[in-house]
Amino acid sequence: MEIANLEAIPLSHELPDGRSMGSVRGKTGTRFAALIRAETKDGLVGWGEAFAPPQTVATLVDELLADAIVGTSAYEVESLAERSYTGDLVGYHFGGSAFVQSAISGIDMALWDLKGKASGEPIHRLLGSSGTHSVVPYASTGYVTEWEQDIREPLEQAAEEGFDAAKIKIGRGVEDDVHRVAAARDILGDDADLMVDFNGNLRPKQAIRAAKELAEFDLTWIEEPVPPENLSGYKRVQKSIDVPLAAGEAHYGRFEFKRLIDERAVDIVQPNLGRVGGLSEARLVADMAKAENVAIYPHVWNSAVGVAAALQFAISISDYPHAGNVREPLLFEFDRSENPLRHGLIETPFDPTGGELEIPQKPGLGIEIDENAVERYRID
Ligand code: SMN
Ligand code: MG
Repeated sequence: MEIANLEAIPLSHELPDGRSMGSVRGKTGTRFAALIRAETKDGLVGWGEAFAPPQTVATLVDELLADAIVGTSAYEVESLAERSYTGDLVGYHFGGSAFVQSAISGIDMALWDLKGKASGEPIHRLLGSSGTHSVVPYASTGYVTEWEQDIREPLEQAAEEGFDAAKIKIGRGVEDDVHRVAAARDILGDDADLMVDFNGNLRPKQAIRAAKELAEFDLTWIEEPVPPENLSGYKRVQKSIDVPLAAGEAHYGRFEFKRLIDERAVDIVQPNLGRVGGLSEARLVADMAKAENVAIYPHVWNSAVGVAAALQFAISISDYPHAGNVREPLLFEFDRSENPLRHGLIETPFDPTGGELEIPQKPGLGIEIDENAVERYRID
């Protein structure tokens, strides 16, 4: 399983009519993906995705990482994150940077895809899952939009598509927060799992006040109420509210997650597989989280490759500490905004409608990449 070639492939798709969408902390008119393609000497191909600007990832892979990876075995994947910290991959002073960790995440995914394909097993089985789990897809929707979309529109679509869980973006002031959450609860009904996402836009006391104003809506979790770097803020909010606190999409690697977990700053960690360090590091984070009885729900805002990796990871997470019929739904984020890189790159697109999401059981990531489609969106 010697790696003969390692390539980063930057993809991009411009939203039509100059539209842009996102969160209170920023909107984008471009959907992008930084794919990683690893090929062994025997011609086996593995795919991964880095959650970072695609041309930056391509530069890092082309100029720094490929030389260190080509010629090694795909079975040596699990040391990549450690090698980035020790300086063996990109130099001691740079290993911990977010873009390096994202590039390594994509490479890690591709090498796990190769391991799965070589063994004939889906990655979740290699990670040790019972394979009995299912996931409950939640509509990640209600984005902040440049065209000031009425919040009811995407939520009515999610309800029509059969989602019984959704996450919406808030954080533009308590009055607007309440308006958006009330609409979501009204449309989805009282039994739906409803989550809100501030994208780190508040101070601790603003977050505490907002949580109290939203208490009547029975939220499943509050996501990133304060900036990711504000650990003391997370601890402050955590002490003052009852709703579970979630964070992780803007964190990377074992050391940042260890601080969140050890300080009991959150109830839920949300590693993004394209940033945390890939499947190897996500598994380590999951083990740390379980040791402190913290839940793990991956953040998923990626192309089909990142979705596939997050799905394999999510399925590998046990029900601990729950047993018997006490089970939390394994809530799996499914972005509902327009993104052909999420459904146009693979032979069989994921279909999260109807409240179910089929788990790919083919070897590796379990997806078939349409390389012609990849070429269509390629920007290098
Ligand atoms: C999010 C991610 C990416 C863009 C906008 C909003 C949000 C999420 O933080 O969790 O999906
Ligand atoms: Mg979020």
